[in-house]
Amino acid sequence: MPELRISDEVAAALAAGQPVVALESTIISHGLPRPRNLDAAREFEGILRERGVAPATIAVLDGVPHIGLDDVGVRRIAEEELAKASVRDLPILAARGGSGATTVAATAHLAARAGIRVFATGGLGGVHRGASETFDESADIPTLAVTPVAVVSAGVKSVLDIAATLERLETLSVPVVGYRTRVFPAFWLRESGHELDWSVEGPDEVAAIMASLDEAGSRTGIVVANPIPEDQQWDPAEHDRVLAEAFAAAEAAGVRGKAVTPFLLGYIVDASGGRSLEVNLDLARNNVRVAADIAAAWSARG
Ligand code: PSU
Ligand code: MN
Repeated sequence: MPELRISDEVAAALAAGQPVVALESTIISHGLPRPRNLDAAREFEGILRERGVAPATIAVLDGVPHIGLDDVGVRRIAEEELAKASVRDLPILAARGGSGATTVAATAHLAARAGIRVFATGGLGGVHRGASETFDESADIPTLAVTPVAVVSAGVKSVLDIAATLERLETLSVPVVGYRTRVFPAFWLRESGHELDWSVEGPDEVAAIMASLDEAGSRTGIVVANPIPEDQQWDPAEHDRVLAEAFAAAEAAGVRGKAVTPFLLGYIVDASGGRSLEVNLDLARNNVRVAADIAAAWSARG
């Protein structure tokens, strides 16, 4: 079995030094409801192609990591019940010919192996609330310390412990830059209240930081934190109310451990009357556009 299957479109772009952006499949399989997820997967790819950027949606299909999917592959990640695959699941899926939707960690890892340096997602995984007891921290965070990919996200969801997530990125020496902001975003909201040390004004600056990391022989990624525009964000008062309700409902239902996040997210989509989903789609589109610009700037450096 081939180690990686790179689509013709992505392989041609990589060979010619043309821009490529990686896209994850967990957001499609597990982060967005059907049937909107299929439209979203196609739309994200379309935003890239319109800008002359090759889309590399990444997933493991029948044991083979695919870098760039055809229409059948895109349908599979949207419609099949795929396992959520992080980096540690990749060898197991390969060995047994299984399929999985890749998380930020697994997508970044596979993108880097294929030579892709820019990746767009919605939100990163991070440190969960209560992690001092549970040790629940996404593999997204340590993976970015050893994976040379610039990841454009709208920060992390406010159901996580944002302060602790930023501390872990600091400990692991992963550069975090705000995209035209000095405040780390909170996914549905433009601002989390956490100040950042650095902001960048445009894609060329991100490409320059990527080049500096390479020159230094570093293998770390970069977190590019791209807040949703103010007029597209979820109303902060409504956000705070629904989140408080969601945490109370989880407590009342006795939900614990791994089940907490899916419970909260499901509750939030329902209790917001779909508003949180619209914001989720808007912020993801914004991230894809910014990633396209960064990939173009990176490819222009030759
Ligand atoms: N955050 C979101 N939507 C998502 C995810 C995170 O707002 O769909 C997904 C991403 O694929 C991320 C993963 O990499 O969840 C993190 O999961 P875990 O905490 O289990 O590592
Ligand atoms: Mn976890």
